[in-house]
Amino acid sequence: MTSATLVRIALQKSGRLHDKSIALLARCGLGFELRKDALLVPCSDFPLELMLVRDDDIPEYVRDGVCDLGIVGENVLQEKLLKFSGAPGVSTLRPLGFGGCRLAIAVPNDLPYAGLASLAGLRIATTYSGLVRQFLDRYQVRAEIIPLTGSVEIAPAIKIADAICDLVASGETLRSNGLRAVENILTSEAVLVRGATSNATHDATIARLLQRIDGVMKATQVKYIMMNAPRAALAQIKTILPGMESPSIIPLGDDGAHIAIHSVAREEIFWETMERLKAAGASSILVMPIEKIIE
Ligand code: PRT
Ligand code: ZN
Repeated sequence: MTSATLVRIALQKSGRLHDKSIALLARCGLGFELRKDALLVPCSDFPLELMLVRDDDIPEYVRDGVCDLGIVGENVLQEKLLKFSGAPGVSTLRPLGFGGCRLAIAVPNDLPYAGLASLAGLRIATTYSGLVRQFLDRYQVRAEIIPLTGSVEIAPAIKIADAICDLVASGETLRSNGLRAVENILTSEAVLVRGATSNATHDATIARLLQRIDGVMKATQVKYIMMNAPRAALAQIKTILPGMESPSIIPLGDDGAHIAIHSVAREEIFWETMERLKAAGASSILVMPIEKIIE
């Protein structure tokens, strides 16, 4: 069971999600020192401890109350949930915007593919037997699943399968193995999860952590924009930046004809947007990242 006072969060010890999980918590203002091979790492200034484990174990640890929270790929979570019996015991609190990938069925480039019926009778190698079985059943495709634990992409070349189902990010692994994705089973990213048995006395700490995570996530989606412009151009500038929130308008000089505009912008600001602002009369346009926000 988790400690009475500290909220425990399970993170991947090493691998694709590790660095970004750690960076997110650091941006939340948590102070901690990662030591090699340490399983539990306390935070110095927040009632939280990190537990560093293999990603595959995180859903169980969270379900069983070993940890209150966890950061894990949705792909791993969904596969494990299919294997848990009874109530899932794990709920998703937030998608975290990193670790993006998709779980896809891929076939050799020279295998003709004309839709799901083409999968019938094939041997499909995968680490995600549960999700693949669920997908095939949903579309009533009869195919054989070959469970593998690693290097799934080489299965067709060594003739132990006809197709694979694996995670795809850039697509490079598929390309270099002469495979092409034909069906998407799941779109995934890292998620923050909480266990149903997590101690209610931890609610306040978890709410504080969530507020900080939300602040960090919002800050990455918004920018602070400042520019100078003729007052007469303000209406047009607002149409160029519809995501600009009630801007602060600061008069420049005595005649009131020129203003400085400062605002949070909710949409991405492309070079093209900057060029349109300049064409509308704006100058000294600055776009800056925001580190954190509490609303
Ligand atoms: O040791 P541990 O068990 O903790 O780690 P692991 O080796 O099981 O997992 P790891 O670190 O490889 O991945 C952790 C999580 O990162 C996954 O569960 C996903 O949620 C997420 N993720 C995001 C990915 C990828 N992108 C990804 N591209 N996980 C794996 N891949 C692999 C994929 O399996 C394939 O081999 O990368 C290859 C494809 O990448 P591209 O870019 O060539 O398409
Ligand atoms: Zn793993």
